[in-house]
Amino acid sequence: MLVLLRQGKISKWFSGIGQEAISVGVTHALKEQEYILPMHRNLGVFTSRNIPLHRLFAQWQGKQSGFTQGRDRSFHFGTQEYKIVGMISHLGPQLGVADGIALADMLRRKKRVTAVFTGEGATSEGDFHEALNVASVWNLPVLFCIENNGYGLSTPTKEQYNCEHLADRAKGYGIESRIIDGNNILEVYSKVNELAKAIRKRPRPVLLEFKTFRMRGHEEASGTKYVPEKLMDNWAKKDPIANYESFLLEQGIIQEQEIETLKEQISTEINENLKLAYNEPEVSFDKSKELIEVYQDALYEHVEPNEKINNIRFVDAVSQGLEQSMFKHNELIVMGQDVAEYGGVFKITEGFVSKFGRSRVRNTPICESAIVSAAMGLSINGMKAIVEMQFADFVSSGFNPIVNYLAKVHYRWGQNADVVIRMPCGGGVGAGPFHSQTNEAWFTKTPGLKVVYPAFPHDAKGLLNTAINDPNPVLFFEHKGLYRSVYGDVPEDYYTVPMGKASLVQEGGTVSIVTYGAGVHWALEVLERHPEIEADLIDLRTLQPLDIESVYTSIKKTGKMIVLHEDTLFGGIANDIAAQVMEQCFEFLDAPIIRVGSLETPVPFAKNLEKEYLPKERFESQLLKLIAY
Ligand SMILES: Cc1ncc(C[n+]2csc(CCOP(=O)(O)OP(=O)(O)O)c2C)c(N)n1
Ligand SMILES: [Mg+2]
Repeated sequence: MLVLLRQGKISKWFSGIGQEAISVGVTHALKEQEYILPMHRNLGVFTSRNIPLHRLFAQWQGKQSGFTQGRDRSFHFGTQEYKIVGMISHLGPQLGVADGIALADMLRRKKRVTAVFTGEGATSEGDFHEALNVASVWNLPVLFCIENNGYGLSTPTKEQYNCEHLADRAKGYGIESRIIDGNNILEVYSKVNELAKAIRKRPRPVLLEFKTFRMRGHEEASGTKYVPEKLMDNWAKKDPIANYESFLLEQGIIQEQEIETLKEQISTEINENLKLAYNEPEVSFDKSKELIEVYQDALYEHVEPNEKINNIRFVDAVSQGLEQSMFKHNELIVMGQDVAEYGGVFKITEGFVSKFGRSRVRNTPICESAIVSAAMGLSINGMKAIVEMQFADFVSSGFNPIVNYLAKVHYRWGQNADVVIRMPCGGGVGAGPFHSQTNEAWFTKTPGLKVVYPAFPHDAKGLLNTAINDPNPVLFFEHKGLYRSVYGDVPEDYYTVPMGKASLVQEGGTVSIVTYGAGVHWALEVLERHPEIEADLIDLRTLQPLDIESVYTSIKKTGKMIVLHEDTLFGGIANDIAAQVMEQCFEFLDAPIIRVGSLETPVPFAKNLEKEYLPKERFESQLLKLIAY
């Protein structure tokens, strides 16, 4: 690998030289069907699972027969075929994903262990703490394997953490731990093997700290100048491969000649496989394929609403949809803070525990990042997950796995993230900067996510059902100002509403009002006060996919458009809609496009401030101005 790298024949490479015993030992102690989640130095996991070398070379050369079709580099891939789930660069989320995989095994009563790796540097990330804590509280069968190799890039351990052994932290999480000589393959294998057997019998998390050393630079280009030579020399004596070889020779288990033969065989295997990868052409670009494969195919199954209708609140419609989906999908798990007996702060899941049990309706510790990652893990292991953010504002604490893991995983290696994140959002409720935001634009920007934002009970229920059926990650926004103020006719039984289709709430020829969420209700109020205005009122309902065609159709009829949203304007979705209409319908416009949104400030608390912050009143004057243009 080092030679190939110097010749520029493979891309970025993180060497595991000096640490091989850990990857190899752990992988051999696990069964083939048990998931392993390696990091960037764990080549030994991939080779121990017998992945053909030409596929690995193709991966590192960005070729088609690698694991990401040239879309991601180095060890950033997973493969269900080999039950290996590769990392994302951010390191920490791996640990929470392992929790989710293990949770699925536990819920299905499969006696399995999941092993996840981390460097000692990444144990400083919040994800490490969150994942261990969740695993402990839920008693998940996870082996957390820390490879303590002395450095995180150039940072030595004493600048990374301030305790003697990282294994000691286990006590604080209420779990067991072991310190293992990571340079001794026999010790690694026998201890992990024994633990894996014990965990299969009695599921529980265990923290392992493998003491080892990184014998090369962080990656090859960065060198090892900052590592004291003496340290290198001392660890060189403990080289796991050289020592194991001497041991086998001393014990008479292997002869010099056999070693030579083995090396030749391996050399030939490497060269033959390299040739296969080299002979493969560069990946070709097919725009529509690239775009399509950001998402998993979602076959929409339309279920017609039945005739029995009840007039219910928005909040009841969401709750009903969720409950019926729980009955429909046996392997759908709801996770969130206080969602069990308490029913969630908005009472959406009230009564769910008695219907579905605590294993499917799970209270979580306050750790959004690990829970979103765990939802990813459930999906990898074939289950479906709903995560309730207590308030949409708190999604920032789970932002990383959403935008970097869930959003990108299908494009990268074809794995879907069957996760719906419910987002009680929105202002007008006097709740201040941290309980009022409507942060859909944080997500509409990220390819790979779907974003739904209903305005009426009927749509909320039908779209939630569709979002849950959809195998892709969906951010489902529920305006909490609408929860108990908006009523609507809602079919009693299960039904679906398609994503990516706007609804024409009111029809008229003078102006197009384009909006969603609370904006729809503000527009309706204004139109009620001005019966003389003949407006097309378009409720977008979903923002990704966005039904821009319905907007074009309306503009072509009215020639005037005003876009209204509760979000602040700069970087908001109104801009994209305005820009697309400009590009596609310029000749049809009879007036400049008007955008109305909230002031460019955080959401203020006091009533008078919030009233001026929100665009509700400005909307009326802007609409009248546009009509008079
Ligand atoms: C969130 C995040 N911060 C920083 C980095 C850059 N980075 C990549 S690997 C690394 C060092 C990791 O050290 P450690 O966890 O000890 O693993 P090792 O490389 O030693 O195996 C750093 C700083 C990153 N990838 N992600
Ligand atoms: Mg390290």
